[in-house]
Amino acid sequence: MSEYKLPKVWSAADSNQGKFSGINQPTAGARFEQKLPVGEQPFQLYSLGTPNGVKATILLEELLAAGAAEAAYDLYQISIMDGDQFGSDFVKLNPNSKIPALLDQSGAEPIRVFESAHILLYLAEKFGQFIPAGPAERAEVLNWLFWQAGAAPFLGGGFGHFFHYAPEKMEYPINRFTMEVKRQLDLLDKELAAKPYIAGQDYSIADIAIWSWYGQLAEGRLYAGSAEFLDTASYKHLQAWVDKITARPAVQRGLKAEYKAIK
Ligand SMILES: N[C@@H](CCC(=O)N[C@@H](CS)C(=O)NCC(=O)O)C(=O)O
Repeated sequence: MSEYKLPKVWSAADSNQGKFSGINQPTAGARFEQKLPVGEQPFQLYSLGTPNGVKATILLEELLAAGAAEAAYDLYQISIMDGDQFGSDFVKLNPNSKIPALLDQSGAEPIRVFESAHILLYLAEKFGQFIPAGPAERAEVLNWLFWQAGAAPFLGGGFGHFFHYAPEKMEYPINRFTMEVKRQLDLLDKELAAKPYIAGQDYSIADIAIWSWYGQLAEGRLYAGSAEFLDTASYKHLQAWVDKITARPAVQRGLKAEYKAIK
């Protein structure tokens, strides 16, 4: 590992951001003017096929498959490596400059929705599907939905970053985040030993959120070599749940959804 001497005050100009040098800056807000197209469908989704992005397309496809024709959507590609998330119209939709961002134009006033877990909750509540009505069952879905929002950054931003993206392989952060991700996989495996879906008897937005990260990881779709490195196949109950969700036609459609260009 190359030696790093901690400066008294950190400076962005002296920091190596590796693959993300072109987009990472220490400030928030729009960096340039960029109009986004707005289509005719009730929902406008500005996104990309990443684990956070596919949560929204999977749920919209599930809603359409369940007969909710009003869940129709236009899907636009925000190319994050080109910095589209810092364009002025996107920042109006999500000041945090991360995909996915949703615009609901089905009502009197357009409503913006950001954070992928919130998009799932917003749509599930709006259509009364994939979230149970009973308070105990609903609380359990929210427990796991919020668990995912807190846990996945350890998988993506921690493990995935140091295992796959960092310019050099560093033992300490890889050990640190592998330990945590293995603990998370064991937690999911133990939970799924006793029930068919993560929040109980029924498929819900909690399954969609968790499958998008941990399911795709177990399928070997995230970070080349990571499923073997983490020995995901040894988590048998998790693997059976992953296979069941992967087999859903709406999940497959959500993964293959076609993005329109924004420019
Ligand atoms: N907590 C957010 C995380 C979203 C997120 O990190 N999105 C990534 C792609 S998966 C992104 O837009 N990255 C662009 C950037 O960091 O500049 C959510 O769940 O929606």
